[in-house]
Amino acid sequence: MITSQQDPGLLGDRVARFIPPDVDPASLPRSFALVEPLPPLGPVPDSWRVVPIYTRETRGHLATIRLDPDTSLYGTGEVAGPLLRNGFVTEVWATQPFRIEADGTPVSNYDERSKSLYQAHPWVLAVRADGSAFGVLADTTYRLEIDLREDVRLRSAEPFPIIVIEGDSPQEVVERLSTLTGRMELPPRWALGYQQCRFSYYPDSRVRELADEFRARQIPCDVIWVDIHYMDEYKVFTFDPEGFPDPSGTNAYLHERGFKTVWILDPAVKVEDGYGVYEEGVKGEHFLRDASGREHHEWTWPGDAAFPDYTRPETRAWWTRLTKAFLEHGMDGVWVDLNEPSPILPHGAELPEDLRHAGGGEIAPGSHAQYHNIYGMLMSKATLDAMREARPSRRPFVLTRSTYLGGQRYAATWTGDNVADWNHLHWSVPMVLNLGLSGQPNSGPDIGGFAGTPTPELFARWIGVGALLPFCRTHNALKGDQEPWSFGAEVEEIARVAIARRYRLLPYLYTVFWEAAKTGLPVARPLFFADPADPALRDEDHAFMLGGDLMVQPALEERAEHPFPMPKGQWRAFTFEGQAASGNRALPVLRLRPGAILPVGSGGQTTEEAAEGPLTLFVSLDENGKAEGQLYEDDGDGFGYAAGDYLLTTYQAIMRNGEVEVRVERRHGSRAATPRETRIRVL
Ligand code: NBV
Repeated sequence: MITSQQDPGLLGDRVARFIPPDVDPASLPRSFALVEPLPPLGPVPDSWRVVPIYTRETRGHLATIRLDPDTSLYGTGEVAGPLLRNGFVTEVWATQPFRIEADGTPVSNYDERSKSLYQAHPWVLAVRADGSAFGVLADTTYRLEIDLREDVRLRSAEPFPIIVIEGDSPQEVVERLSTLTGRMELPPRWALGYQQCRFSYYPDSRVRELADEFRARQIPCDVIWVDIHYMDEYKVFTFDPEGFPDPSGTNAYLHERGFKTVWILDPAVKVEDGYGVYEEGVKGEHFLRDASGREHHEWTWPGDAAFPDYTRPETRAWWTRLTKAFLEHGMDGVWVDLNEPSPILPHGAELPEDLRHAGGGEIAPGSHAQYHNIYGMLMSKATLDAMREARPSRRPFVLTRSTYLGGQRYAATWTGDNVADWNHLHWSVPMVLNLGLSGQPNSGPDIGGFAGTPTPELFARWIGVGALLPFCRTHNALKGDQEPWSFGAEVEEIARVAIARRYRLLPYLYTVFWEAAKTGLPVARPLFFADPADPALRDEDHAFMLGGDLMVQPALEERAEHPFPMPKGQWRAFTFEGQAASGNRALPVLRLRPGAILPVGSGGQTTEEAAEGPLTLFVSLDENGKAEGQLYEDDGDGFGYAAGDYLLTTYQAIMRNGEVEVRVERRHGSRAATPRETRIRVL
């Protein structure tokens, strides 16, 4: 057995890198996870606890990280199944999962046996019995097996460095991970609102009707999404002349009613003479080629198609230019899909691993085996660049299906093609939590399930919890309606209240997003963050924390009552006044951390409205009769905040002679406080 050589070691405060002993560090490919290459600062101290053991196997390289008893494992990115990952074997390989239905129909969806999903995160977070933690980052883009059945075993055909991050708590490790792999940029405030999507609203008149219906029914909504049917025969960067003849007009109509719009783009470009995008792509040598130099084609939505080689700087610039022109129609955000990348036929197909990526600039030429896992991340980056260039004074918003560790630098994400069943409702929570523990704070499921049609009860529960997850979008596939009002009056009222809760919580939620952008901490956090040394919280994945102060206890089981474990102290439950539906099982129980002050707004039909109006501070005193909370406010868009145009208010409450006194303890930032009524509610 050989222990690892240090390369030559320490990369920063409690961060060390190891490489296999027989490998020349200079021969290793550059990192795509790290924001920038990290020069080693010195040798790893002798006291360093976690040292990977590298061995050679016939299949390649194995690294073993021994675990102390009672170590809990998390992370591994986008995985279905429980939050706690001990015992699982997964594969870091961006995959569009398929399943064959009983009648032989292949459908794109997944379950807990799926070894890999759309995203690639070579990252494991380990929490020791005492609540201290460490993280293991396998710094490779090649296919990697993560075997958590006994210890942590990582296998890959190619040699890979390992970065180990130590911390006194899991929070510290996740924060440190974000200093290495980057943080989400603060999204525009509208991206925190409720979003409605379907594959697809068609034609454009249907999109306008949908927007009107939200306003008529007084269901808060910020964003309407436009899926692939707007394209002319699914050709990217085109518009269907019959269904979507006037995309600028459609966007303008929605904007006038207070909505933002996000439109989809796919990477595959249809092979067709006379189709400008394809012809330009051929001329610019933008498409992937096989080993013999021939342009490679696969069957996708528009038919036979070629795939942009985003490792080429010229190709990224070309994609950015096309996307910029597309944005001239007034879209507020871009959704990039199928970028694992996924051909459609035969089902489950992938691009051959021996395709050649040309690279350029900082990216060396290489095979698809090397670059498959970062295809979606490079596409997200090129798309984000377009948004930045098109409107430099507005915050960009990109949603991607595939990405890689560090992908939060470029895009938010969702959990792909889930299914309208009870298991997927449950997995919505641990999937978002493990993504958060893997560096991505902004994710969410397709509320109600993408495939299949939920029962009214299932939809109600899903929107109840989905309204409290970071990215909040209902989406469904071709069949069945899935609007908040599609399941009858009773469910419509639950959906209205669930979404209204999110809009009332907006001042807090926006503060949590700001904190996530600044520190790398997740928006939705596992309950064990409340007390990492408490073994009873380690596998809880029904209840979770929104930020550091709010506990969410959703009812995710169809019938059974879930026994919720509770962290120490008195976590007081509360409801919002005037909400008749409170107490319904579909609306998660909300509890405030003892010692917290929660800023709650007055709600509204849009996030812009919800950021104004009277503020209520919900106060939950701790055992010493004290509480503290923060509120972050800014323009909601643009970058003024970076130059000081924001206001961060810290509130403190103290119990004195039987009375609770609440005051502004300090303020930061140059923005003037919004003149508005502030009420206090002591729980
Ligand atoms: O663009 C259509 C769909 C989209 O609605 C879904 O969210 C993606 O995950 N897309 C996949 C392409 C094919 C779906 C069967």
